[in-house]
Amino acid sequence: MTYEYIITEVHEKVGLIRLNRPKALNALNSILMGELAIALETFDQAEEIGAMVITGDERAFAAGADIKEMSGKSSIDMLFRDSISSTWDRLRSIKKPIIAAVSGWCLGGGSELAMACDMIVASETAKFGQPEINLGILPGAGATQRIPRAVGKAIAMEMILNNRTLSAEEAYQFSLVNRVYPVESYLEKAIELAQEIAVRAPVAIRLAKEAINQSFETLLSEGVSDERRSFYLLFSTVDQKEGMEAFIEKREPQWKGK
Ligand code: DAK
Repeated sequence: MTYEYIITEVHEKVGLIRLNRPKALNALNSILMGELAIALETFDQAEEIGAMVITGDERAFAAGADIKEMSGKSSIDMLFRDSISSTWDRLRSIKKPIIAAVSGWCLGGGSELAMACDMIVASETAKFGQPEINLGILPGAGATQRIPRAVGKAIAMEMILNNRTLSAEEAYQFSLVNRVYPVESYLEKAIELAQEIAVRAPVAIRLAKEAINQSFETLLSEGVSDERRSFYLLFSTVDQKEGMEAFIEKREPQWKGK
């Protein structure tokens, strides 16, 4: 399939999606977001893909939702007619791991998109911020919830109320990102990390991602019970038998995804 504002590639079991609106610093308009959701869902369904990477370019991961597209909208437009909102909900239902490979500007909805991924690999030039307050709005795709959970209330308040931008190094210190690399290698490193994850036992990976994400949504006791159920469920898979037999026989496991 050909897209207008994204490019998709496959790198040995990893589906790579490049946001491709460079003149607008990859601002997330409704067409781009719709294409992103389709590409993620397609990779999520593809058996040969084990993980995904979303990236922008060196100058910008994404400078936020498209302000020009949003500026004239009413509350009712945003609530009932805004296709972007439903697209964001689709991103949350992707089962395979997604890594954001971030360089340059990562602002507003761009930062929210990166945080909605499962891990973030950043270049040394990455800049994370929530400048919505400058537009007379607040974040609309999860930053008020995800930033405090990731970096704590103090920094979250500064970022969201006073447009504090975090450098890549600060984002790493505050545990917002997993790894920081020079701009020349951050994408390659993100793909390598995704490839390491992509060859692991698929059913266990899927249930583990679900369990970790659930930890943000639920009581500890419920989360632990659900984790236990998923743990038991994995004992009905071919891969659990294979993984444990391979350990005992001192060989590499051959995963079947069953
Ligand atoms: N939207 C539209 N165009 C953008 C843009 C954006 N967010 N960011 C940059 N551009 C465009 C600029 O207008 C400019 O276009 P031309 O004038 O050349 O046509 C081009 O990209 C290059 O930008 P600059 O000339 O401004 O480049 P600079 O290097 O001088 O500045 C900058 C870079 C990143 C500091 C600056 O562009 C900037 O401040 N951009 C806006 C950042 C921002 O405010 N982002 C937050 C947007 S609000 C929701 C989901 C998500 C959201 C809301 C709801 N729901 C599910 C309900 C998200 C909201 C947001 O993200």
